[in-house]
Amino acid sequence: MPVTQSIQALSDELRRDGVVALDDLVPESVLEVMRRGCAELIGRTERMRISTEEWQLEAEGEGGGWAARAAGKECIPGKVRIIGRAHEHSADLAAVPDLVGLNEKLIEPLHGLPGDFYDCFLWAKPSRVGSQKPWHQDAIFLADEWHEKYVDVYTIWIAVDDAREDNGCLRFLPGSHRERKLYEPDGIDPGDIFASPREPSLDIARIWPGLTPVTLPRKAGSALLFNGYVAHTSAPNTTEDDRRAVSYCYSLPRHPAGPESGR
Ligand SMILES: O=C(O)CCC(=O)C(=O)O
Repeated sequence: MPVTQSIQALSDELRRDGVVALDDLVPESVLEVMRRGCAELIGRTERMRISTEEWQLEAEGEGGGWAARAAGKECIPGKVRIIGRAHEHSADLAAVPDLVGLNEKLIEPLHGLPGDFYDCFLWAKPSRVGSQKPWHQDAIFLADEWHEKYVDVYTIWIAVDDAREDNGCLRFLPGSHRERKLYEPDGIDPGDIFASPREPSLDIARIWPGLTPVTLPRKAGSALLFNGYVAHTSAPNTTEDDRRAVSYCYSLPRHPAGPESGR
């Protein structure tokens, strides 16, 4: 795992911005495993028409896949928007954390304690119809009981294809995590990460005036690590190229000694 910055430098950056870029996190051999896992899962949706709780497809029309899922309407077979708990469906994707040492080499050194694996998502963002992911904070989706045991969540989002501005790479609002305050977009159902009838967006200019968004393109195999409080989004994919990515999320246990500052 050729992360060139020291853990101290990463930790400082994470504390300041809420997100850090990790170049070439995944070697070509592991990227191959990820490509195979993604292709296999996406291939399983070729005959699927209706999204389920964990397998969400894109759809034509207003609101795209989110609206179609909520209304039980037909989606576009093979055009996956997101698959939750992807590690339970793909041995290839499940193998990646150990192959790369995500917890031992990143989460634990950054947090000071090992993380508890939380979930793995395949964000497929398919060519032409891949929809946007509006501004949000991931921690909004965590249950109250979760907050009793954990202080934050770190997501390691790994690009499986080159993620560029035109095919919907991620965009962040550095610094939006600092007050550790969560904002619920109007109309969202925090209990259902996949089924909101329309997908609302945070009004970042109003909530965090003075902060400047940054766009973070990533080459395949490179990654972003971010906390659960930093606001982020991604644009639609209107190109002919798929933009697949897989994220691994870890819950960060509270330290036994004293209050947490969060990063
Ligand atoms: O990959 C995307 O387009 C969105 C990812 C995201 O919002 C997340 O990992 O929380």
